[in-house]
Amino acid sequence: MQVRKYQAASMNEALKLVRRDLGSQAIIVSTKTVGGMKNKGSFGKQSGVEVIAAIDYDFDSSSPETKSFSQLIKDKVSPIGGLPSDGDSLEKISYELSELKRIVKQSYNCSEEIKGGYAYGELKELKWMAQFFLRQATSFNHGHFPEHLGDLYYQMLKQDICEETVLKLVEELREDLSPDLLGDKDQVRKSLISKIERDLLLAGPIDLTPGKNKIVAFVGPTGVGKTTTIAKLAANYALEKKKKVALVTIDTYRIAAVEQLKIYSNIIGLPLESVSSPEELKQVLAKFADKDLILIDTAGRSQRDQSQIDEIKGFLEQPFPVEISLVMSITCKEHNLSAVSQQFGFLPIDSIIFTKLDESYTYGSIINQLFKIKKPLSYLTTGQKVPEDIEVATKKRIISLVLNEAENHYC
Ligand SMILES: Nc1nc2c(ncn2[C@@H]2O[C@H](COP(=O)(O)OP(=O)(O)OP(=O)(O)O)[C@@H](O)[C@H]2O)c(=O)[nH]1
Ligand SMILES: [Mg+2]
Repeated sequence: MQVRKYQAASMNEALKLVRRDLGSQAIIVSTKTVGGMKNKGSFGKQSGVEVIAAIDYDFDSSSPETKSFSQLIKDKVSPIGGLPSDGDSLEKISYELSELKRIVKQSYNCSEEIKGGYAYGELKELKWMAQFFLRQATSFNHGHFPEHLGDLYYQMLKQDICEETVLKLVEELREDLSPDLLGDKDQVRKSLISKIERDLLLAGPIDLTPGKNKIVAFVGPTGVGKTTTIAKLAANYALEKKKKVALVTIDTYRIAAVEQLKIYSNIIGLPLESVSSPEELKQVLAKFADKDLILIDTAGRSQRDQSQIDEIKGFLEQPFPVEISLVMSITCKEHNLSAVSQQFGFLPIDSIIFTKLDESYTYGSIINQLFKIKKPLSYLTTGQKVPEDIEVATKKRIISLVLNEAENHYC
């Protein structure tokens, strides 16, 4: 048993210290009011409280939250050498997992600050580790799971690529590669990259054919960056590529939305029309027949309101071919992105744009959604600046993002 004495200005503060050092399982042995504290950083001559607390297990002197969670976990899992090996029994791994669970609970109860801050990321990391151990102990029981595959598996989960996809990829690699190749880190990585690349569909930039006009409509949930993306593309095509570009908005619900596009059209020097019915859109598209590129902005639609999506569909069913680009923000939760792709999937989507990469630390959602929707990715946007914060999506860029190569982080 370890016994420690704490003095603080209030009981609340003292208990925080106890929790910080000894965790939530500490027992309060006694409390009393004290006066005239002189310790550095304390409360001068005011009275305070003294708490004696104890914990009845062999306690590591560095508290859970002074070390990083992952370090703590690494220390704890060291008896099984980091990763379970062939010789490790299921019971041993189960024991390790229950130990991890206990530490997480203990650490998570420590303080409110920890819950809100960096500990969240650490807990997430722990979850991936635990998933990995569990997977090792259950599914991958046909012999030892090779180390390099394990590293990549873990790396992909950290990037939020869904477990189903990660498993499929690593299982395929394990089947395809000989034991020798599986022992070669570079080879395993190369093979993984070619597998991801094989399943990635890319649309390339908006492709213009001389003498023909191209109409592209941008749809998606509210606030994902549709109008900003249109402004970036309009500026690129009009100013850099010297193409004849026109803008149309069918977002007539909000005056501010029309104004937003008007500002961009004025700056770039492009014609803009606002329409409020499919018939009106038809007339405007006919009027802009001499343009190389017509970009149509739509009001953000909730994926939860099918009638709103049907309304857009009604607008975009035109006698002219209209390409539809679904805009999604990488900052949305995976669950919401799936709902977006499902609901907007009622429209004949031609391409996907992922926005706000600069606001995210993980990029696995790109892979998850592209593999699910099976539509090609055209652009990635990486900031609020018009026109520069946009790039044509390439396999190389996506691979480097999802395999977590540090230099690819935008923030
Ligand atoms: N950080 C970041 N912000 C972006 C990006 N693209 C757009 N934004 C910002 O996201 C906010 C919403 O952008 P809009 O272009 O108005 O989004 P929208 O999809 O047109 O919104 P609605 O018309 O309301 O549905 C603005 O503050 C943009 O500056 C991006 O790539 N990165
Ligand atoms: Mg908009």
